[in-house]
Amino acid sequence: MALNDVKLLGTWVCPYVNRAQLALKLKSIDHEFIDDIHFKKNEMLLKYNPVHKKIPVLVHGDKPVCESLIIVEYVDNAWPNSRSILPSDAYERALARFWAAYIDEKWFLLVKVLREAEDIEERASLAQKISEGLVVLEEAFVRISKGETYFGGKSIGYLDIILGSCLAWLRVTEKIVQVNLLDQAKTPKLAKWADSFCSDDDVKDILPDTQKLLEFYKQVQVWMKAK
Ligand code: GTX
Repeated sequence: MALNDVKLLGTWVCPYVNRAQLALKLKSIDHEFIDDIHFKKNEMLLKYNPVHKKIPVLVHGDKPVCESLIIVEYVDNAWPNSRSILPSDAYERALARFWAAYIDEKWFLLVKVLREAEDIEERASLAQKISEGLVVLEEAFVRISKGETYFGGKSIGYLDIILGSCLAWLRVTEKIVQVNLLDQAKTPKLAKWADSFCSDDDVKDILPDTQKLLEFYKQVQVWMKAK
């Protein structure tokens, strides 16, 4: 196996996989995308990510890299000669990592819980917390972007990938629960950022279409009920 042989195991519906896809695409790294919707049974997953058994898994040569945040950083570091994803300044890098942890550990988890909640009051309370989180993220965006289009400045960077990859599922959740989460009136700058991110050509190739993802989600619900 060649050392520069790059494989990504994942599936198109997974936002964490989309992060790895985006990092590889932005850095123009040739790779094989192994898009397996039945990834839990994939031998590569069991071999290369025996600890968590989760996608994405990037395999570089014969070395596996797991966890989306780590994969994005690894891709940026392993191919230093193409454009940078993380900020070059140490403090800005620390800030980017701080907000990435906030997105994954505090905010995005709520979106999944909301999608699956059935109780009306629980839904309202979750939607409120998600909206409040978006206000916090808008404030972070204003500080970090310094008036530019992206968290990364003039071009897509680390936090754009991390938060942007959540947008397709955020929109699907808005449709399922029939609530406006990323609200133009409450968070105008973040709403504008989301529009810019989603209309970028590289992103358009990777971020799932909301309607297609919604159909997928509904199909999964039908399978689960039939089990
Ligand atoms: N922290 C990890 C990362 O950042 O890489 C999280 C990765 C993760 O949760 N991956 C999910 C997984 O492998 C797949 S993404 C889920 C999208 C499917 C939506 C279906 C409605 N999960 C396997 C598991 O939890 O066992």
